[in-house]
Amino acid sequence: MFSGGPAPGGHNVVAGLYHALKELNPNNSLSGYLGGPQGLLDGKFIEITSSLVDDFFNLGGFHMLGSGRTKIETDEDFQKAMQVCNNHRLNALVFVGGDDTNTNAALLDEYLKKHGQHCVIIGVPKTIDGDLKSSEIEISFGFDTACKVYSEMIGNICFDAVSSRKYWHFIKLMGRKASHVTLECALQTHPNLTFISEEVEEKNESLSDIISTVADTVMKRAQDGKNYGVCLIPEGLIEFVPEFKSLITALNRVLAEGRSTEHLPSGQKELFDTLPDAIQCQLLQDRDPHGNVQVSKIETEKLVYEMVDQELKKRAFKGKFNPIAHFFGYEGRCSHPSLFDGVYCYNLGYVSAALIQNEKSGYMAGIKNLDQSVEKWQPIGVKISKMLIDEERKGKIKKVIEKAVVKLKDPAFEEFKKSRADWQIHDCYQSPGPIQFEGTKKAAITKTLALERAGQK
Ligand code: FBP
Repeated sequence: MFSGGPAPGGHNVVAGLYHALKELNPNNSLSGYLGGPQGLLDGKFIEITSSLVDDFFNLGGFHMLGSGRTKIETDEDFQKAMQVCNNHRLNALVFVGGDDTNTNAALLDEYLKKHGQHCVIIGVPKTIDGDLKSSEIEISFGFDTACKVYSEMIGNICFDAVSSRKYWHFIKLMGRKASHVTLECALQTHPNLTFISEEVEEKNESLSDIISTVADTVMKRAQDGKNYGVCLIPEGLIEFVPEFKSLITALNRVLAEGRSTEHLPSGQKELFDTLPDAIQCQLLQDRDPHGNVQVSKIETEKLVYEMVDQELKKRAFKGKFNPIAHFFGYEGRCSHPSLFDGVYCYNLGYVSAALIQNEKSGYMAGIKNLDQSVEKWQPIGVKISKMLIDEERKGKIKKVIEKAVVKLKDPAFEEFKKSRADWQIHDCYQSPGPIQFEGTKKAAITKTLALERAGQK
């Protein structure tokens, strides 16, 4: 079962799992639940055949089965899931998903054990956001490809900026709460400005600090005759700006209680009222089934440039400021997998089969030594319940897998910090070009993973 947003390589997980199961026993059969966890609860599935696997091998997207964000949450959901496991006589169930999905996997495993039911539950780490990782899970699949797709487009924009010399580009990048995607794309393309949400939070920077940084940079570059630039914004930025963080927490509570924004605590109500109508509506949109604000729907890139424009007017800036907003999100999630993700995912399918064979219920499939050649990769299983922490969701404390956000001591952040002042003023743009899908050498990995692995040695 796929779950959550698509990520490049998902179909190869199915292929690896199918081939491994057939190698273990030709009588094994594999079914795919349709449309994510809802398909499981409704008992809707298809039989996965060798020709289906061939048709979808190395193909982006999750459309072999579809996906969804239904949460298996209530006692009734768990009961239904258990019934399906029994009725369909499942020996095992593999959840291909992110932190919330793998949390669901751990809870279902616990529920089945408590009710004396036997079905091996396995998780596979998926998300382009790169925030499902630990000391053992080096990276979730999809991050590599998505960063390469976005970096190709950002590189093109950087070269356009320096060629046409008249636009400031504000690019919001997917990644939800974590800024790994933005950080990796910055390392690959060297834009003039990059905000990292986790740093903003750590330094307690307000929205007006962010706006001042951009306005200062626009003015400094204008002095050198550069009325252009590129600024990367992680989609979760708004949630990390302290005043917005408290506003969103308060909004979540008020909405969960079915009350209007009139009931926001004072201070937060005033901040909410100062926001443009569009941003207010975006902040009020339905939370996803896991209680997260849908940050992909908040146009932070526009909010930032509109406020920068106002700030420049206040400062009586005489130069030109022509901003253009972009959002790179959905374009990166269904690309064909990079060589790295293609091979990684196929092997994750094999590791899942090995965990099933060894009855390792409640484990996540993983592979270590991903920076080395495939022969040196090491299959592992990680107990999911060990990754769970308490977190507030929809106003209640829940057990969830901790999101691995960017830490300011991370090697990738340290590397970025060394160069960013230079990138801000000088044009150091890099354009990595399109993804290479084939090669005789080891697949190129992201700079984030290479730096992290080098730091561990
Ligand atoms: P997953 O965590 O499910 O892999 O999804 C990642 C993501 O692409 C985020 O980067 C983004 O904020 C979100 O999905 C968008 O959600 P939706 O697909 O519901 O619009």
